[in-house]
Amino acid sequence: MNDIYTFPKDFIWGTATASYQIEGAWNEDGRGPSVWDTFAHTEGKIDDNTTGDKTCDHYHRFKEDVALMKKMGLKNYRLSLSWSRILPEGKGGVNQKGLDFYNDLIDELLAAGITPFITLFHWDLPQALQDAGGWANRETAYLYRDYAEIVTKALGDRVKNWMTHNEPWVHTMCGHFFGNHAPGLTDLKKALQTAHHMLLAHGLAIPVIRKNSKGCRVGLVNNLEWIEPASSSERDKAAAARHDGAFNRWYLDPLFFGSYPQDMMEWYGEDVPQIEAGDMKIISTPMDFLGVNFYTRRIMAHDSQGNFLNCRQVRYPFMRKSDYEEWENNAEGLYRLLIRLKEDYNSPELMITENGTPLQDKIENGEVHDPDRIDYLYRHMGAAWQAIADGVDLKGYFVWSFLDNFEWCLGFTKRFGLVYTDYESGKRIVKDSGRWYEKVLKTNSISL
Ligand code: IFM
Repeated sequence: MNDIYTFPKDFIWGTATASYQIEGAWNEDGRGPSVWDTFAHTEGKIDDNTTGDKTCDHYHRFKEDVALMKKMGLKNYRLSLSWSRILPEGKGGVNQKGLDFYNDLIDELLAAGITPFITLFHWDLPQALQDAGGWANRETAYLYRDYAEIVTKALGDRVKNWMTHNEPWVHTMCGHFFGNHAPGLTDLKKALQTAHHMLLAHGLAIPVIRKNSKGCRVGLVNNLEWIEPASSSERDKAAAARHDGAFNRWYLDPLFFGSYPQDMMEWYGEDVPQIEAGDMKIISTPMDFLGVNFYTRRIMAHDSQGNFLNCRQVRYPFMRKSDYEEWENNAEGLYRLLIRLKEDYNSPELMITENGTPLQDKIENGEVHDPDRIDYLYRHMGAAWQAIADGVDLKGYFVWSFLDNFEWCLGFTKRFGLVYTDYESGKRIVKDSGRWYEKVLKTNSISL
């Protein structure tokens, strides 16, 4: 018989989504365009030539979606807000209809007994702000604080869990250096300045959120990886340390230590961001928790012909066929990462705010069988369980995602959901993994 692993009594189980990926209604009820509308509407930017114009149509189907969450026994839901739905120009006049959408959604969730966890920024910067220089413009950090003020004043009476940003690494590096995400820039200096202003915005918003949402808990969500050198050679070890510096530490050290990692400051040289006096103190304002989005481990080798870090990712031959491109199903990596956060960052309170895997799900006789997803989730939840047993202050776990949705530059080619979305009809079908998760929620434990 399989072992059963039971979680602490108050463990927070949930699922997550993001505004641009599920809402649709891109130009309805006064919503202004975001950088993602512009990017997705540009020929050749999205693998399958799709956009988030309609996607899951959650804007119109939110009641049905909340009812489904309730039926599945979900008690916590992480969502993000579209800044340009609330402030079409990113600043200035509020679009009341946009704010009302979120008011209604929050009320619907609460009535269903589901606690909302809100991310203020999940990459969809209002296009009007991008036109004024975007995050590379310091002013955007202060406009973000104003946006946080408006939102938390309106929703802070009912929402008590806030996340300032989702995955600043992705928005800064994919959006401003690799260019495969909106706004599609390829400038390292701008990317690092963007990261700095996003972190500054985070610090500026914390007191605002706390003022308007009494008794709330606020954190920032980073995508973090467990990183290993491809061999024990000094060169591979140094390559892995650089990748760790650029990917993990650049977004952790400022929050916890009030400084950027020195080795990376040296590596980036002239590209380091401009930092004004007092910035690092604001950025390191203590938060209540750190959100961890974990998908994979990464194995790095030295390669002077490789990327900007002189690194190359090594794909191990024993990775499974179903592993998503370079994303290996490696739950031990999650365990090690959680222990590392405890050891290196002074035991912060943690929440796994995303974890999941994309598969080529198919409907068979009205059902979706996704055993590989159940296997992935079981192993990663197991890693979370073990980390708690070993003293990590881990308070919750959110599956990415509640339902299949628009996967950014990959369009609709990847399905991550516990619930299958038929994009033509809008129909939702709970996958086997969704039913398995229902059991996890009911029993507060995992087993296969
Ligand atoms: O879909 C994304 C999400 O928006 C942010 N974290 C990773 C997910 C899967 O790629």
